[in-house]
This record gives sequence, structure tokens and C-alpha cells, in this order.
Amino acid sequence: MLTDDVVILVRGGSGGNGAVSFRRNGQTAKGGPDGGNGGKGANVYVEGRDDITLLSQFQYKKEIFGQDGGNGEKQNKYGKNGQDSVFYVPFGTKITDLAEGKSFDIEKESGKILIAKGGEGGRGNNEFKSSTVQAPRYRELGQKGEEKKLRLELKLIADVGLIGLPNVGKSSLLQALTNAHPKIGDYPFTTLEPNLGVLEHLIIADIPGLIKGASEGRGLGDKFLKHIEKTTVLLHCIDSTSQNLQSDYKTVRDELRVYNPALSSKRELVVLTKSDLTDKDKLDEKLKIVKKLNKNSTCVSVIDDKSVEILKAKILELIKK
Ligand SMILES: Nc1nc2c(ncn2[C@@H]2O[C@H](COP(=O)(O)OP(=O)(O)OP(=O)(O)O)[C@@H](O)[C@H]2O)c(=O)[nH]1
Ligand SMILES: [Mg+2]
Repeated sequence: MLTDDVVILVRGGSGGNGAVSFRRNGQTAKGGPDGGNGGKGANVYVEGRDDITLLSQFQYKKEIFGQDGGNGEKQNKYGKNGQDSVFYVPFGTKITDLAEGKSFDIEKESGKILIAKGGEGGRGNNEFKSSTVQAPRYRELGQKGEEKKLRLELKLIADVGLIGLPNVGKSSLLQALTNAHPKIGDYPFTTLEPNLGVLEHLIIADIPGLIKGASEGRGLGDKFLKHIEKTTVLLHCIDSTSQNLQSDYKTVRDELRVYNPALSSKRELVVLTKSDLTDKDKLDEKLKIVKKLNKNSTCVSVIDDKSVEILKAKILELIKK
């Protein structure tokens, strides 16, 4: 299962308690206070990494706690500071602090970001001595670490997004264009979760098919559209055997627009798929119809290597624009 939306709890380590202690040795029967301070609780940071692509590590582990500081000890020994820790997420993860409602994205340049501060250590009784109080019997407790409830949402990072109605051949194209081996089936909604493949240096994302009303949750809904929000180019696949090219096109465009107008203004290449199933004259006619919708259109069949090569070249050209 693709874990792309999780809520986790992050807490900084607690500070250690200060100690109450008095010097005692052969020479000193009643020495002054020597209770040491508690150590500081660890900070917890988050950082992006490119060798992690999913949030699946959080499917079961939903709590991240920083190390607590050690308690102070006699002979003015300080407790150890908790060791700061970092948890890692894929680049592109959106983090929302649920209490504050503030969000930020983890990008390559974000570096290490502090999420939850560790608590300060408490002072030992040695720190409380003064000219009037020579034998303080009190100390401070360590402070609790900060606690944050975070929502982590992952948008896959891809350069090219494959979109279209169900069963139009999106996954077949991903397989023909890249090294990926997605599930392919002669029925709608074969793809239930996004697939990624690599074409030269480009990442192509294949997402589940869209239907009219996807933005209201029909079919698999529009929740996978977030995975193509960061793409540069969309490959809009239309089945060339369809009798309703215009409405097929419009249905998908409408869902994109409703979901996020920024998606509908992305560069788009319309791909008439399964061209081997339609004879040449009919196909030319269909291509003309599609070119009226978007003049940047082409035909492809996954069993015609030449057409796949032409498509690859068109994708690379469109990305460069
Ligand atoms: N003849 C022919 N069949 C194709 C071609 N491309 C895909 N198909 C077939 O069309 C059917 C659907 O293909 P998929 O790649 O699973 O389609 P999809 O758009 O990913 O479908 P969903 O994931 O369900 O939205 C499968 O039976 C494929 O074998 C093609 O170029 N030519
Ligand atoms: Mg598919």
C-alpha cells in the first residue's frame, strides 16, 4: 500500500532532573551542596533524503521521541545531554503542524529543520546556594520536550504525468517508455496506486484513471492527482478506439481544472493510444479531431516501436521548452 498521508507525533526529549546532594567525605562531615544539573533533552529534526521515496516507514511507527537528558548526580556531575536525532522523509513531503495549521515542504535546499525542541535540564541544588541559603534542599525537575502532531503528505516527484480515463493504456505506455513493469489489464481501474518509471533522466508517473466526478470522489477519486502536481508535462492519453474523443478529453480536463487550475495550465501532449487497433484513414481523421483540442497531439501503439520512439522524442522536446 502506498502510504502517502500519515499523522505522527514527535516529541523532544525531556530534560534530566537536577540532583539534591551534599558533599560527604573523610574530611567533610557536613559539606556544601553538590547536586549536579540535569542534561538537556534531545532536539528532533526532520530532513529530506533522495534514497527514501515513500512514507511507508510511518505506517506502523507513528511516534518519534527524542532521547531524554540524564539526571544530575552528586559531586556536581551533570546529567548527559540527550543526543539530537533526525528523522528522514522523501523530498517533496508536505509537513503540517496540526496545532498551528502551518505547512511547509521538504525540498532539497531545506536542510535540517527543527521540529521539536528538547526540554532544558533542571538545576541541581548546588546552583541554589547563596550567602543566606547554604544548604538548599531543593532542585529543579527537567522540562518536558516540545510535542508536535504532524501530518506528512507525500507528493511523488515526477517530471511527466500520465493521465486519462481508465483503461486507455496509460500503464502500458509507462511500460513501453520506461523500465517499469506496472500491472496492465483489460478493465478499468487496473492501476490502484501510482507507478513510476524512468525515461533517460525523467521520472514518469502513471496514476489511476480519472472519471467524470473524480473530484467528488467517484471512481478512485482525485486523490492521486496530487502526485502529478509537481510535473512539468502531462501526457493526456485518449483511447483511439473511442467514439467520443472530444468528451473523453473534456472529462479529464474538467477534473484537472476542478482539482487545481494549476494542473490544467501545465504543458500537455495528447496521445491517441492503441493506434494499431484503428485503420490508418480513420486514425488520421481522429488525429485531426484531437489536434483541434490541442495541436500538440500524436498517435502511439505500444506494439509499434517506431511510434514509441517518436513519442519519446516528443516528450523530451516538450520538457525542454
Ligand atoms: N492493441 C493494443 N492494446 C493496448 C495498447 N495499449 C494498451 N492496450 C491494452 O489496453 C488495456 C488497458 O491497458 P492499461 O495500460 O492497463 O490501461 P490504463 O489506462 O493503465 O488503465 P487503468 O489503470 O485501469 O486506468 C490492456 O488490455 C492493454 O493490453 C496498444 O497500444 N495496443
Ligand atoms: Mg493503469
